[in-house]
Amino acid sequence: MTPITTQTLENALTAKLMVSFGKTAAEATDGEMMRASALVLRDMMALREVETRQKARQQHARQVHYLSLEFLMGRSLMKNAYNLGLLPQLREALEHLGFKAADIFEIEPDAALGNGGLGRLAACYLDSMTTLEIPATGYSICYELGIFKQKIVEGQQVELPDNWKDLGAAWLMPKPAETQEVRFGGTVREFWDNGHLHIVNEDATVVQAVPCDMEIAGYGTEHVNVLRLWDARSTQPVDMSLFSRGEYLKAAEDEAMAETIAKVLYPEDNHLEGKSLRLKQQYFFVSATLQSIAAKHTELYGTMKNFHEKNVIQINDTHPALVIPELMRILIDDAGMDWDEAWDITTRSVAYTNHTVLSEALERWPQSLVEFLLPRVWQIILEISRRWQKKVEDFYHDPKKTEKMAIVWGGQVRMANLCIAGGMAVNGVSGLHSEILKKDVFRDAYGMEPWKFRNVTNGIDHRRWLSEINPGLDGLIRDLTGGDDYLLHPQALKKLDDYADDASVLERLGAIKRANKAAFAAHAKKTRGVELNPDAIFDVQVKRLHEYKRQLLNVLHIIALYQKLQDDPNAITQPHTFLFGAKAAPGYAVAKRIIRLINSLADQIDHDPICRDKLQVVFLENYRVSLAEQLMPASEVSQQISTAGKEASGTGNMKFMMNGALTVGTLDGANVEMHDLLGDENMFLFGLRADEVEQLKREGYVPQRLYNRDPVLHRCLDALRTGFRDGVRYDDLYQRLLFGAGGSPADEYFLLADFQAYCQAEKRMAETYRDQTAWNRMSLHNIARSGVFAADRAVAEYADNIWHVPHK
Ligand code: 73E
Repeated sequence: MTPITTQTLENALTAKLMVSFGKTAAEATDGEMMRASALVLRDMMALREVETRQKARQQHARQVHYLSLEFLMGRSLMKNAYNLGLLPQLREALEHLGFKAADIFEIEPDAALGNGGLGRLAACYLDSMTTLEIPATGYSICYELGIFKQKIVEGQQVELPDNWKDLGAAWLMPKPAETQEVRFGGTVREFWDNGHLHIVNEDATVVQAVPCDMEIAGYGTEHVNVLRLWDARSTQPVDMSLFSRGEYLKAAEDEAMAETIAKVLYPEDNHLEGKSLRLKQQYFFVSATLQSIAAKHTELYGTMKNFHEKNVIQINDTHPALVIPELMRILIDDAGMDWDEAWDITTRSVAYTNHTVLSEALERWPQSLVEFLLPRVWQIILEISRRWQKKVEDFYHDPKKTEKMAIVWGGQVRMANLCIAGGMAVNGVSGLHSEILKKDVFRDAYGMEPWKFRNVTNGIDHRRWLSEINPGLDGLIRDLTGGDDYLLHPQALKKLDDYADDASVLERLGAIKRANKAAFAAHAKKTRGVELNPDAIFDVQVKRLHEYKRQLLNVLHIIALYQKLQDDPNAITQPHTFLFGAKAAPGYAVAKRIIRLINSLADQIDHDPICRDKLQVVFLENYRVSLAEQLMPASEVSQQISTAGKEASGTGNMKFMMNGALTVGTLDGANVEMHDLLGDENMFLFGLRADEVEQLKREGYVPQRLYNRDPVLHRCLDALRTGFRDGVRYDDLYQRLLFGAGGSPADEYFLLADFQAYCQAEKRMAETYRDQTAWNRMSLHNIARSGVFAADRAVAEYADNIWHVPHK
C-alpha cells in the first residue's frame, strides 16, 4: 500500500466534491464536505473489505455474526480516519481546502441506532472484532429515525425525531442485489411431492429486506468488517392493473407493513414494549440475516450440514431470539434436514448474552401474536418447547421447575428460556451479574446445563474513548509508556502505576484535566449558553434515566447540600458542579418527572445568590455519544450509584475511569471488578451490597422509619412536596418513596436505605478533592488499571471461550 498523504486526500476530496455534488471546494457547504470526506474514506474501506472477504472465503474461516437490534455508532468520520491512520492528514487536507476540520467533524450527525449501553457495547465490539482481525459481521435494522432528540422545554423533556440519514447515509452502501424476502402471516401448508414433504407459507405478506452496509475499519490493520443494516421495502408489483382486486389490496398491505418496519427505533431501554411492530422488526432482521448467511454458506460449501463449523451467531440479549426457530426452519424446510440434525446444528451455532435481570425487560410475547404473525415459526417454537419441557421433567421431576423453565407457558412465549434451550452458551456481562444469573434468574437451567454458563465482563473501545477523545491524556500515556503500544495492548496502561509518586507526572495529569474542563466549559457556553466554572468539581451522572440507576438519590443529596448551605453559607468551600445527562423513555412518566425535578432544582440553585461559586446543577440536554465524547475527558467524579444487583455491568463507568474520573459508586455490575483492582483507597464505595438488598427485601423494608429517624433525610424529602421557585411540586415522587404507587412498593430501589452512606461518600470525595496531589494519584491509578475494561479483552474472551475463532 502506498502511504496516503495530505495531498492525495486533498485531491480525492476535490474530485469527490466534483463528481458527487458538482461543486468545487470553494463552493461546497460543510455538510457536502462532510459527505465527501465520508465517501473518500468509504472508497478506501470498500477495497479493503473486498480483500478481507476474499481472504476469509479462501481460508474457509469461521465467521462471527453479531445480531443486535441496536448499534449506537455515534459519529464515524473522525473514528474511521483515526483507525485508518489518516486523522492528521484529513485534518490538514480539510484546512488546506478552506474548511475548519473541527466544524466538519462536528456537523456529522450521530448514527444513534440504539438506546444506551447495550447498543453502544455492540458498536465497541465491532471495532474490536475488526481490530483483532476476526471475520465478523454486525446485523441490525436501518432505522429511518434513531433515538429521539431530546429538548428541554420549561424543564420538561420533549422528543423530536432524529433524521440522521440526511448526512449519515454517506456511510451506507446499499446492496440491492442481496435483497432477501421476509414473510409474515398467511397459512402453513404441507404437501407431498415425489416422496418429499414440503412445507410452504402461503398468502404471506412479503417484505423485502435490502442490505445497507456500513464498513468498519479496524485499528492498525487492513481488515475491514461490515455492519449490515436491513432496510424494509415493499415488493413492487410490475403492473398494478394486472392484479385482481384481492392482490391489489394485498400489495397495498405489503407496502404499508414495509414502510413501518424500519421506520423507528423503539426508545425503551431496559424495558419491553410488547408491540406487534417490535416483533415484526425482530423477525424481519433475523430472517433477512439468516437467509443471507445461509445463502452465502451454501454457495461456498454446497451444504448446510457444516453450518455450525463455519458460523457462529452471537445474539445481543433476547431481542434476536427468533434466530433459533428461524434457523431450524431454514434447515428443515429449505435444506431438508430432519429435526434432530437441525437441532444439533442450531444448538452449536447460537450463543446468547443476557444484559439485564429487570423483570420488566425480560421478553415475553403473547402466543397468539406469534402464531398469527409467524405461523411456521410458531409451529417450530411449540415443538422446541415441547421437547425442552420433556427434558426438564425428566431431569427434575418437579412441576415448579417445569413451569419456571418453560418456553411456552400461560399463553406466552418466553424468549430467555428459548435462548437457553437453543443456545450453546449463555453469558452475563460482569462477574456479579453472571453469578446472579446462575444463582437466581436462571438457577434451574444452570442446575441442568451448567456448562453453558459463562461470564464475559463488558469492555469499551479504548481507542475511541481515550486516545481519540482525550489527546492530552493520550500524549501523557505515550510519554510514560514509551509510545502507542497501549492502543493494541491496553494492559500497557499498567505502567502508569509506577509514576504514582512522581510529582511532575501528577501535576501534568491535573493540568490535562483542568484544560479538558476548560474546553468543555467553552463548548457548553458556545453550544448551550451554560456557564460552567472550571474550578468546580465536575461531578457527573450521565446515562439513561431509570429509577434503578437512582438519579433521584443524587438529587436528594444535592437538596441536602443546598439546605445545608441555607443554614450556613460557608458550609461549602470547594465549588461543586453536578452535571446530569439522561433521556427518559417517552412513556416512562416517573423518569420524566425526575428530569423535571433536576431542572427545577437547577433553576432554584441558579437563582439563589448563596450558591454562587459554590453549588451548581446543570442538566445537559440530548445526552448522546458525541456529547459523551466531549464530557468524559472533563469529568472528575463518576456517579455509578444503581441499587446493587440491578445494573448488569455499566460501561459508562469504564469510560470515566479510563479518563481519570474517580467513581462514587455501589458494589454493582462492573463496579465490583473496578473495586477489586482499585481497592477502597482509589474509589468512593458506599451502600448496601446485592445480597444485603435482597435480605432487606425479605425482612421487610420500611422506608418511613428512615424518614422519621433521619432529620436530614426528612427535610430533604419534604422539599419534594413543596417544590422550588418554579412552583412545581413533586409530591408524587415523595409518595412513591414513602408509600409506593401504582403497584410498586415504597422506595422500590432503596434510595432511603443508602442515603446516609451516599452523603458520606460524597463528603469523603469532596474532602479528598482538597488535596489535589492525592486526587491526581488516585486518578492515575484509575487510568493505569482500566486496561482490562478494553473491548479488545472482552472480544478476545468471546473469541477464545465461546466463538472458538482465532484472533490477533
Ligand atoms: O448494565 C447495562 C449494560 O452495561 C445494561 O443495563 C444494558 O446493557 C449494557 C451492556 O451490557 C441493557 N440494556 C438493555 N438491557 N440491558 C435493554 C433492554 C431492552 C431494550 C433495550 C436495552
